[in-house]
Amino acid sequence: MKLKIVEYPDKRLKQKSLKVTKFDNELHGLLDAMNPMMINTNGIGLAAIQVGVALEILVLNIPDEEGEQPPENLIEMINPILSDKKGETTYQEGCLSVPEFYEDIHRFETLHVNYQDRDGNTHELKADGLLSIAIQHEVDHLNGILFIDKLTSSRRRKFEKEYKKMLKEKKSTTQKV
Ligand code: QAP
Ligand code: CO
Repeated sequence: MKLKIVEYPDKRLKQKSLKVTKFDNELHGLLDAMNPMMINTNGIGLAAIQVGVALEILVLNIPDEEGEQPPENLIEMINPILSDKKGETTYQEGCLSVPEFYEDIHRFETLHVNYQDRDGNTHELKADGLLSIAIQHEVDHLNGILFIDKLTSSRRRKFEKEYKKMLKEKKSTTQKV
């Protein structure tokens, strides 16, 4: 399966994802393609809508103390449901779908998540730290929400200006002669 990252301002990123009902080979193929895509693009989290699939699927691999992301640390979450969201934390977030832009975003500090794995088995997890932030960021994608949607209006305007400039520069440097 060949995947491509969907980048802002692509409208698909506003789409709400649907629950997964079939835990079949097609789902496994998608997950097997999303994992290397996330690692090879220096990501720590990726939602299916970021590769154009509007299903409640996300993958996470939070770097360890050495900054490594071994395959055994991979978490695949299908149909996640968040509860017990508590506390407050701020982190400079980025997103593979909003390349080269990072901003401080406020999130809950801890949460509880119920989810299914690739075979449909149910799991639950209490998360804090970067894992908790990443889960909230990725679950937002499933609801059509990007981290830039959480900026104040003045920050958002600054972002739109910078991003447009970046896109223009990118276009001019990739143009064929
Ligand atoms: C979401 O984000 C996240 O701009 C995952 O040029 C963010 O993996 C979870 C990335 C913050 C927790 C905290 C972004 C890679 C990766 C870029 C990512 C870029 C290359 C973002
Ligand atoms: Co993202």
